[in-house]
Formats: sequence, structure tokens, C-alpha cells
Amino acid sequence: MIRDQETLNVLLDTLSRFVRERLVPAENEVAETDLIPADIVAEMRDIGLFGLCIPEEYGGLGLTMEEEVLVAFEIARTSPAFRSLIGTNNGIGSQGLIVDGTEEQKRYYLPKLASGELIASFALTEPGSGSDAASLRTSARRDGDHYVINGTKRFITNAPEAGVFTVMARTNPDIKGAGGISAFIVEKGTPGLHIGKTDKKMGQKGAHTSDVIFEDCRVPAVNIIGGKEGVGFKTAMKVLDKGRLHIAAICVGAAERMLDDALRYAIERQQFGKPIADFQLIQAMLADSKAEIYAARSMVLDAARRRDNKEDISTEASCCKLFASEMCGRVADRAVQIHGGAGYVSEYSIERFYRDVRLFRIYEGTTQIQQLVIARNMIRNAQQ
Ligand code: COS
Repeated sequence: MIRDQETLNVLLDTLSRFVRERLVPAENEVAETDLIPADIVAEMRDIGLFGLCIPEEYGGLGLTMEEEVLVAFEIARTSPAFRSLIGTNNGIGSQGLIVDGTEEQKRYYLPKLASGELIASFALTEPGSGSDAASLRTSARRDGDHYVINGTKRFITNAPEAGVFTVMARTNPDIKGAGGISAFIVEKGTPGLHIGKTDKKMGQKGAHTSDVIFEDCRVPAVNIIGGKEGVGFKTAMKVLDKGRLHIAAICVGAAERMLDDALRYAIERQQFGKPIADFQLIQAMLADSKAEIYAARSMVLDAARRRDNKEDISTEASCCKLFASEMCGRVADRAVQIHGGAGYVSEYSIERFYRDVRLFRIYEGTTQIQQLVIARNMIRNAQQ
């Protein structure tokens, strides 16, 4: 439900210009330095990009899901690193508070996240617990009016930059699965909280991940999200439902950019005396990519509208993440193929995109986890 078409159009136009004029020209610098320049971060703050999805009463723009995916289509037309910096504040870093936080927690943290004063991070994955998230071992033991957290989180996006973490930890060691897990807000600088060294990744230079280590880290008991033990896994799953839809939208935008680049190259590049775009085998790759992007875009918009209509979109979000991330991988592969040898050298951005988009099929739930969620929901619904 788009609330105000005119305001949305202004936002989309501003963003599209910002991507074209500021972010695309900075892509190589970010890839080489592994850093987003400070002036660009400041501009992202000024445009309000850190608070896109945070409700207006807490200082954000309060976009609907449909508005959010339209914005995601635009911002994904450049290096995913830019999106990643604002992604946790709008998504997995803040959503736990938004969906399940107490009023006090929301009032205290959300305005700081919306302005970009604080960067938020989501700490679920561990060295021994990835796809099987409910098996996590990080513990939180109650001690008076505090919890004492011990354990290690792995591959945590924006951890090196984060001022605040949503941390899933086991408060009840007797319950091995999901029911023993609670979600906490932990601030940077809390004694016993350490950030590991930044991971060296295949792609997405400029977006940082690292371990987050808790050693007898004492967190005030009031920092348990929603004030309730044992519901942290469900909070994490609700956060991921929305996150998966957002990533699917990002896959659409990235695929559109790669196809635009491949099309331009195919029109310019001459072989056998004419542009390679005139050859039907090249045309097949262009056409298949176009059709698949259109399908993914339509799915994402449909699921977003359903979420705005308050429907449970757990299945649809997984369908979108599964299809759009795999589609994005296929488009990346064809775009490299269309570029030929030029697609394998870093002078052309497709070489970088090919590596960058590989992550989409893995994080916020692998393709195989999306298959599992979809099939389980189908079977459960059929048995009801
Ligand atoms: N919304 C709300 N609640 C949900 C939910 C959702 N989308 N999905 C599951 N739950 C609830 C279930 O209803 C269940 O509650 P009850 O015990 O009260 O019935 C509880 O959470 C446990 O769910 P389930 O039994 O399905 O958990 P499993 O351990 O079997 O596994 C999967 C669930 C595999 C789907 C989950 O671990 C997962 O998504 N793994 C991937 C993690 C991931 O995406 N990591 C990426 C890194 S984070 S960026």
C-alpha cells in the first residue's frame, strides 16, 4: 500500500540520481580500499537512508514493504556494499526491536538507528550453528539484574562498525532447541564484548563482517528484547521473513544493473563484422535474463503487498529469496559470458558483480533453507 505516491516518487528519483552520480562512480574506489568514503556515508545519512524502514514516530521514514522493495530495486543498481551499510539499520539490526521490543527500548534505540548515529548488527550465526540456527550455544545466564553472556558469533555483518547488537543467546540450557533462546540488545563498549578481525571475503569489498566474542559480558536484564525470555528465536525468524524479501528485491536491482551493462556491451562489441547483440545466441541470454528478472520483480512486489496487507508471508518471502537469488546468479553468469574475456578482468564491473552477488544465495538463509521452509509450510498447511 503505497501511502503517498508523490513523496515516494521524489524519494525514488533522489535515490536513483544519488546511485548514478555518487555511488556508481565510487564503486572502484570502494572495491580497492575496502572502505566507503566518509563523505558518501554522510550523504547517505542526509538522505535518510539509515531510517527508511524505521517507523516515523521513532525518526524514520516508515516505508511500507512495497515502498521498501521499490527503494531496494534502486539502491541495488550499484555495489552491494553501499546497501549493506544501511541494510542492518533498516533490516535485521533494527527489526527485532520493531517487531518485539518494549516501548522503552524502541524509544531509546530506534531514533539513533534512524539517523545513522548508531549502526546496528544482528548476531545469530555461530561457528557451530549456521543453517541450524536453533542449535546456537552462546549462553546468557541470569545474575541479579544482569545477564552474563558467553560465546562467539560468526560472519556478523557490520560488526566492526556497529554501536549496538541484537544477540540471540540461550537463557535456558535445559531447552536445547528454539524455546531456550532469548534476544538481547548489547551495546558496543560493554566490558567482555570483543570484535574479531575483519573477514577477508570473496567479494562485497567495503561491507565488513567479523566474529563477535562475548566473555562474561554483563548486560542489563532490561536489555532482553520485549522483556521476555524464550521468544528470541521467534523474533529472529520474524526478522528474517522480512529480511529475505528485502534481499530478494536487492537481487532484482543487481540483476537489472548487470543486464544493462551486458546489453550495452553487446551493442558496442563488434565481432564477425557486426555487434554481438545481432547474434541469436547472445540474444537468447539477454532475453532469458530479462524474463527471469521480470518474474522475480513481480514476485517480490506481490509478496511485499501481501505483507502490507498483514498476511503471513513466510512462504512467499522464502520463494522470493530462493528464486531471485538464484536468478541473480544466472544473470551474473550470462553477463560474464556476454562480456567474454572482458568479463573476466576487473576493468569491467561485471567481474566484481559476479563475485559480489554470490553471497545472495547464502546469507539470510541459503537456497536450501528456503526450500526447506517452503516445503515445511506447504506440508503443515495441507495437514491443517
Ligand atoms: N515466524 C514466527 N515464528 C517462527 C517462524 C517464523 N517465520 N519460523 C519458525 N517459527 C517458530 C516455530 O513456529 C516454532 O515455534 P513453536 O516451537 O512454538 O512451534 C519455533 O519458531 C521453532 O521453529 P522450527 O521448529 O521450524 O525450527 P527449526 O530448528 O526446525 O528450524 C529453520 C528452522 C531451519 C527454518 C531456521 O533455523 C532457519 O531459518 N535457519 C537459517 C538461519 C539463517 O537464515 N541464518 C542466516 C544468518 S542470519 S543473517
